[in-house]
Amino acid sequence: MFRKVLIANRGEIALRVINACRELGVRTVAVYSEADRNSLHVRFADEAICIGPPRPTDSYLNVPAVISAAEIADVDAIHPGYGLLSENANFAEVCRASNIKFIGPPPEVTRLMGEKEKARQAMKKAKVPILPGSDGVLHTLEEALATAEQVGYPVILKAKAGGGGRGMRIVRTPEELPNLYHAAHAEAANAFGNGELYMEKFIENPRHIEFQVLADEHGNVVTLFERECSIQRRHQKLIEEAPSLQVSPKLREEIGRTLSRSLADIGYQNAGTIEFLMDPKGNLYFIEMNTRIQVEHPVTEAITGIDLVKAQLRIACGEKLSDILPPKLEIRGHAIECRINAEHPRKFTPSAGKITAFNVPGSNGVRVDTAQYAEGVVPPYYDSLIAKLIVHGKDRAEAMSRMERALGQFVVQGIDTSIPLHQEIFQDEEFRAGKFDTGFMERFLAKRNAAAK
Ligand code: MV4
Repeated sequence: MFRKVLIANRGEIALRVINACRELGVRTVAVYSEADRNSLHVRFADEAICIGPPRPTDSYLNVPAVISAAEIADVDAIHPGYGLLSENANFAEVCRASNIKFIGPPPEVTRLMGEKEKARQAMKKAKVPILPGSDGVLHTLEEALATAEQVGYPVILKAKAGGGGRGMRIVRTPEELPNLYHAAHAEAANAFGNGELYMEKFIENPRHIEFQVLADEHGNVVTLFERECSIQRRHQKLIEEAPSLQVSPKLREEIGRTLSRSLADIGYQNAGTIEFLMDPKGNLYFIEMNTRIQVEHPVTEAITGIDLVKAQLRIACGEKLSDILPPKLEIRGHAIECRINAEHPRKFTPSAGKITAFNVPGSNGVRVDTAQYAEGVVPPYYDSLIAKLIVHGKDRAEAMSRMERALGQFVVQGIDTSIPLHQEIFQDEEFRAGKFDTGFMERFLAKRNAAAK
């Protein structure tokens, strides 16, 4: 096992990685910005190094600053967490050149998956189902028009360098394609420094379902089932659960088998997530791959009993999956996660400031991942996620009941949080029935606004 690991992140995920390291007897090095001096990841790591001013580009995203800290502390490896540098292939390359193990896939694979159209073609080649669309990027408006004609409207334009919903345009008729094509191209060029677009058949209000995988460095891949992530607003997930009520054992097994084979072909390593859209008929289509540990990984941990972060560390040390995982993988019960954000529950405006009271729920089937505490401060510079509330029960009904109880006992004073929003969602009939798609939040908020008037 590694002797010492640097955690290139902050907040709850930095603490989560520190905890996994501690269980494996690995020394930890935190890095922090000037705004995070009093953060728990700094307090609970064995060592901590300040890497710059509050703005992420001046600290957590500053590659020379992070690498310098790693060299000064003399670490064997860096865990990037999620966001920040986690899917930056250049950073992984600098780690490699500095003889520091990057805990994640090789930079070549990260780069492939970051180019969304290349990822799509790689998955197609490996027999993972994809949506009808362009073969590679579109070169001209004429090519876009011809492809749309062939695929059938509506279609969606996506940026090759995009992902996560940025720079997309839904096109419903040939008349509106020229304007939307040029707008999407300009927006992508501006946002990502690359204006290249590709096209897919547009699925109206799809479900968003993703599969967790683990791959070792010896060519072995396992799929740890799926997560249902359709409860999102403006591409920010709010609630995730596992398993998905919409995925039958047969479909789960089929996709799992296909993914294991295709990711082995691609040379994938470490933890990863494959995002799918589900159409109203229940078919799954690959859209993107995330080459990092994800925010919502605890719901998979709950239903499988596997510590995914410890698995990441052991894989990065060269251990085999057969030595890390139990011989048989099974789904145990049902898990749900609520993302508790520091934001106004109706206006969704960010809420920074000092937390004056903080009570974390616990007891049967409840897990809270947070780096916040009473008297702690939520700085205005970063992501608004301040806690993840995860519940596990024998079935979805038990998980829901535990979530309602835990939300009621989660007290945060001094700042606004999304806790009241979650409590309302858990009262919603459509949510409770489990019959929702990515249009859920829009419908829910419209209903709520109508009721308030
Ligand atoms: C789609 C789609 C429908 N059809 N792709 C959103 C996040 C990003 N990872 C991909 N996303 C979508 N891709 C096809 N072919 C619907 C979404 C989508 C969405 C798109 C536009 C506006 C809001 C959305 C909300 C959820 C999902």
